[in-house]
Amino acid sequence: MQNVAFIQVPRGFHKGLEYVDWLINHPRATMVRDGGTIGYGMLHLATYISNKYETAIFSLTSALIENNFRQILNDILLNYDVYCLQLNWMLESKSTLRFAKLLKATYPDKPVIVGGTNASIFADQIVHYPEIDVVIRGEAEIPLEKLLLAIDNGSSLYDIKIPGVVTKYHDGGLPELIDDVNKIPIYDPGLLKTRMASSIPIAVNRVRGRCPFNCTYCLGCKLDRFHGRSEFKLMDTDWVIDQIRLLKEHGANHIYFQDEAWAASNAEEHLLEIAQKINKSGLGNQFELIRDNAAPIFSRDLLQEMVKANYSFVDFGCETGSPKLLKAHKRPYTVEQMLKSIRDAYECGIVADTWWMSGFPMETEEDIAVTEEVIRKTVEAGGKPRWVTPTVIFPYTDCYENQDDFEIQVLLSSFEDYAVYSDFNADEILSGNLKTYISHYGKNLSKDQIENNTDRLRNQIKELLPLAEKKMESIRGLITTNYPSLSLSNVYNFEKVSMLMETSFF
Ligand code: B12
Ligand code: SF4
Repeated sequence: MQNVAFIQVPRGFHKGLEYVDWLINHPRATMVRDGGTIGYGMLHLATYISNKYETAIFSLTSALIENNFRQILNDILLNYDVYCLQLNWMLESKSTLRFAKLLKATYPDKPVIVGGTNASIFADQIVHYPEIDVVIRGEAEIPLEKLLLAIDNGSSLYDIKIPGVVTKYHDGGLPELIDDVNKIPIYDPGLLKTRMASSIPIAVNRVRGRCPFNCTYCLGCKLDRFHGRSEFKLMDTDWVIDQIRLLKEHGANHIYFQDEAWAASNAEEHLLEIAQKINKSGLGNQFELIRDNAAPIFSRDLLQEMVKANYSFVDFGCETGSPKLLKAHKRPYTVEQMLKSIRDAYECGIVADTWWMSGFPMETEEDIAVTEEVIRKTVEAGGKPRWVTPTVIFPYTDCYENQDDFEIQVLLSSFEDYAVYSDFNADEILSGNLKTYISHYGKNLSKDQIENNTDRLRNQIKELLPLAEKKMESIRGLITTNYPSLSLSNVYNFEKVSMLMETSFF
């Protein structure tokens, strides 16, 4: 019977602890971008395993912030027999490998397992690093359970053949899945051995599987290929409420829904029911902030119900204002729907944060000009623009697999190529070292142009911030009445948005 440690390694760890410290404490840092985050995938996985094994979750980012990194490291090294490292985002690639090396150098015989989305995409490459013993591809509950049992029974890695488990000797392909998603346990923050107020998990996941839409640049609709689940399955609303309750018991003050539940065919009624249950149970008033996200297609009825339940923000992934690009990349809404949803949110008193992208395959100057105009219209409708992210094209996506059709050439292909994002930090933007992080170029879309397009949209947002602020001021009464506990800096964080427009790239 083994003790199992689940570990999140801070970005930049491969450059040394002092560097990580600098990264986290940098005035422009955000926990998510520059520190790292524990994915709720790993939180669910650890909880699933915890009924059979002594299990703990460690955020090494929290350990650094709390100044007890050495102590936590000793705890991990001395008290755990199996190390499960999160490699969910490509930003974690180099740091996770570096930490794996440290573990292997200390205890060569203890198994080092990695998993998560990025690990799943590149499982066959990652498994050949000497510091990694096993990669789990896709949803990991059943594969990990079977793997631990096999190790318990004395099987050698050479003999292990389990679906989803990739070793140096055998590729188990796609994982076996827990068919009924309601049997996946809600995650238990009590398993976290590193705690600080800001690290209390706040994200709630309501869905598993391949998104039913087909956006050409997205991995969410290709999950069946490298993750396992082709059917898109929502958890019951009671499951969601239980998760929220447990988070509250552990001191969470915010709730973020960060998934594609809105994309389900019955999303309207499901999300309405969640909001109603949050409202009825009185849970809504116990949180300072509840935030949901969607493509900009929420109905007014749903938004009204969300207000009653004390939701204060909706993140709208608008991405582009160009009807041509929306269509070419199969986004499931029109500019008119986008503007209507934002206006509805504003009138209901929910803050609509809008998120944008640049560098879409086939993007032209004209698309950027149209998008600038649409961003202005969203602000006039009451939206609050937040971010412009340059598109990164990943393997498995339509854009990647049909580069000629999309008139692009993708410059990255291997795990190592994408690991370049591990080195990225805010200061590189100021030094102008950005081109390394652009994943593709097109017939009429050079790397310079992608950079210019990003800057143009960001400048447009910066120019519009005073107007956005004014719009927010005019619903200040509505917002403070609806959300008495919400600190206004959460609503009017314009200074930070403005700074991010100058200094953030990815
Ligand atoms: C929710 C989400 C977020 C949330 C995460 C909140 C949280 N606390 O988890 C937020 C908004 C913070 C986020 C941020 C980012 N995200 Co994101 N995110 C997602 C999203 C939509 C869902 C992931 C999810 O939670 N699924 C449900 C859970 C239960 O499943 P899961 O995470 O896959 O976990 C299972 C397995 O992967 C595995 N597993 C997971 N962890 C581990 C660990 C071990 C040890 C093992 C063995 C197995 C294992 O087992 C889990 C249970 O079955 C995905 C798209 C998608 N549909 O997958 C993108 C996605 C993962 N994100 C992506 C990106 C690019 C980002 C950002 C870089 C965006 C940006 N420009 O800033 C940042 C990076 C954050 C960081 N810290 O580095 C990409 C990843 C691409 C890549 N190759 O790295 C994706 C695929 C979206 C896309 N572009 O197509 N994201
Ligand atoms: S709707 Fe979102 S998650 Fe679904 S395919 Fe499009 S970008 Fe991906």
